Amino acid sequence: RMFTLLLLGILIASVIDAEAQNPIVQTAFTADPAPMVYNGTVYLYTSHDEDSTVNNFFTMYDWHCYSSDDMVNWTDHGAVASLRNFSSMNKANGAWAPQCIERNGKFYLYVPIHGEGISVLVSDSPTGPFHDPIGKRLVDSKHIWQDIDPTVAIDDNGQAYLYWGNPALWYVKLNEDMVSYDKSVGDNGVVSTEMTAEAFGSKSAPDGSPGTTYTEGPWFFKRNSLYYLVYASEGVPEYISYSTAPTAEGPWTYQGHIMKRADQLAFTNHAGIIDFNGNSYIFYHDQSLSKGQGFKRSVSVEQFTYKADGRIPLITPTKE
Ligand code: FUB
Repeated sequence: RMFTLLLLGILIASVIDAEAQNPIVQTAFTADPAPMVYNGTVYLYTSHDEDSTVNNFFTMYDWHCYSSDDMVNWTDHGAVASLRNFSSMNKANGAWAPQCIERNGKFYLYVPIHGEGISVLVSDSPTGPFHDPIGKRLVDSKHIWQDIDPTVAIDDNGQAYLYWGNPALWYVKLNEDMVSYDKSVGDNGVVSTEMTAEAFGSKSAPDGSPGTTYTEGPWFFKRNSLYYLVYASEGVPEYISYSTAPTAEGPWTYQGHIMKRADQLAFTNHAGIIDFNGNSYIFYHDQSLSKGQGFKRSVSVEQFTYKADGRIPLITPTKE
């Protein structure tokens, strides 16, 4: 009988542990989650909000990584890359939303440095050390300020795409080396996505001019035969919405909201979605740990189930 009670106790404790996981990281302020499944492990890359902000704005110097084999227990790998990895940009504090992907045994970490454009770091291990393989920014564009929030995926035919942007959306077709791209398409390689209401939903600007709901923070992936762009929408406070397409290059069709505004959310939100061990998860950030400070965010996660036709349900952020 003692043994049964003990077993019951362990069972209850593990259920509580599994549910009491938001925010995932309680020892630092983390944002812009970018999960990567590699070799049976989830590697969660995040940006990092400093405890002390400069000019009451995003103050971010490095990118952190956490890993888990069970989506309950997380190992903290600390800051795996920082602005110091870029010799020419070490004075900035704009280490914004990253994403990492593996190709041929190397790990490519795409990062925006706000006001400096989009760059890439490479490592032989998912947890670093990372180094700058090209010594300059990756994306050579005419709209540096808007070049934030890179998201990357490799299509079935081996073609890798890097999407990014606020409030427009661009992509480049990465070459197989993952650190250069095809300059023969678009504007010297940079392709503009057509921002129509059919593609990204419609919202009027304060001056009455038409606009789409797309704001920033795209998360690009393919699942079954459908391509997905999940993104922050509606301006601020941000919702999470998504669009789907039959190919990696569109045409996109707006599908609606995934996460609406909720009390514990920050004025920004930023999603990363994976399938892991037969379950689907959406990572996002909130301001629950800092008790309402939008420049000190925390990464949280919810499990969800796709509908039979591939649609993503409306997901409610949980506080615990
Ligand atoms: O973390 C800085 C910025 O806030 C990101 O680039 C946006 O996606 C928003 O989350």
